[in-house]
Amino acid sequence: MDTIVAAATPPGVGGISVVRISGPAAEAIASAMLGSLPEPRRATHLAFFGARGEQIDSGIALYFPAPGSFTGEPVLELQGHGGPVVVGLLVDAAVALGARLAEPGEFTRRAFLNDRLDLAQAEAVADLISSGTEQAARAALRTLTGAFSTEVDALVEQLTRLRIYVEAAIDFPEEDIDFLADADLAARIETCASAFAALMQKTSSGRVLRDGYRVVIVGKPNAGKSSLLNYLSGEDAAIVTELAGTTRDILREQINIDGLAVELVDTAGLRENPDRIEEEGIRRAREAIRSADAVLWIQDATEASNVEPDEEIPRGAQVIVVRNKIDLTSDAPSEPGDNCGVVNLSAKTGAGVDALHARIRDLAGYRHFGEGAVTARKRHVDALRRALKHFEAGRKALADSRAGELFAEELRLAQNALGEITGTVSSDDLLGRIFADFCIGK
Ligand SMILES: Nc1nc2c(ncn2[C@@H]2O[C@H](COP(=O)(O)OP(=O)(O)OP(=O)(O)O)[C@@H](O)[C@H]2O)c(=O)[nH]1
Ligand SMILES: [Mg+2]
Repeated sequence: MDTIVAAATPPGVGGISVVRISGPAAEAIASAMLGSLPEPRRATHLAFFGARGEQIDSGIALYFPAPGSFTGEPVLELQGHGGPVVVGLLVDAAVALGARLAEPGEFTRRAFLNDRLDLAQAEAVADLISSGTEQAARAALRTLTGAFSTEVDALVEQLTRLRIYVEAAIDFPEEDIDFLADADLAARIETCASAFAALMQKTSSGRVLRDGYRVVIVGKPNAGKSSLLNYLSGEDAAIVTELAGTTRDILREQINIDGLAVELVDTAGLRENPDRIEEEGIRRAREAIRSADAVLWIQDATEASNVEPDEEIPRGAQVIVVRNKIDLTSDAPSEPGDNCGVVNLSAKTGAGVDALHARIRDLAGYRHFGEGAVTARKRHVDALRRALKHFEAGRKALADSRAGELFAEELRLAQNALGEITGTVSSDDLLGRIFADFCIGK
């Protein structure tokens, strides 16, 4: 392992800048740059020297011997005067003494590789830094301190116990009792299934808390999609006319529904035989649908027949059917808490919009955003889905054909998928992708 160096504070002028050095040469570099090795973990005021012995700055030096540092390696932190030239000279000195410039996220990557953090925690470091709301920051901190990983590990543990139980039943077929038809086994499977459901709920909400919730507005031309975007965002963002085919491009607006960050996406109306420009708009609309967390399927309540949401909407995306323009009909506006699949509203008067807000909040898992919320990433949701698929497949094999071996194997695959979340199972490729998004110096 080589030794890395980077400024830990942002570029520019400030009160203090921190330069961090991590790796086996940190001790030697500390001795060379400071004249002596400072007492471990004790802030010491010292002169900072360059590679040729010239003084560069003076400030606070902190030395952390391995393994009790952020990276798990020997780490030297130099807190000098906050100017880009000073920082540059300190970094150059460390490089001249054998360190190399760190890549983005490399300190955190080393912390992961040295078991100081698991992968979900390492990701939370970046999520905490980039969190856009107070709620997201609090949730990221919970993930960073292990609240999310603990739950993932608990599910892995349950699956392990279940698998051991099933394997024991397979290995001792001469026992009189048929373990695989046992009520105790059924209860254990049920417990795992509800643990899966709870974790899925938590992870999905955590993903929304981190990334926001993307709501794509779709429907036939003239149904009032752009009018609804304008009403919900409180701005005159989209052009609205009585002509069908007004919107041709994708339009995005960020709104906030009681602290839930929502990205609203307005699209071109879907119809047959559009002109060339509209055709491209419709292609973009379909693309937007594929990345939606929820699709608002807008219908015109004044029309006798309306198109139902079709198979273009991917499975997994939630659909809210909205009947718009009820100010022109005798329909009553929907109320929050109305328990039907369709929201009646008017993008003109705003009647029924509260009910739409409530539906969006529900679908986004808003009620899980409070105490105990954690942040999660799409990668985690995907891994959890795969794990659940294996669990369900195994469960089916057991129910359909008493295939205990198959069940055990699917449980093992489910555990592997869950292991990807915390990084017990990981590849260089995955780590490369995750840490590339970090800033340099973290
Ligand atoms: N009375 C009434 N008129 C509405 C309402 N919503 C939209 N309209 C009108 O319906 C027409 C079409 O509205 P748009 O918002 O442009 O519809 P759109 O779905 O974006 O249409 P395209 O962009 O062409 O696909 C405009 O004349 C709007 O003023 C509503 O709730 N009530
Ligand atoms: Mg429009």
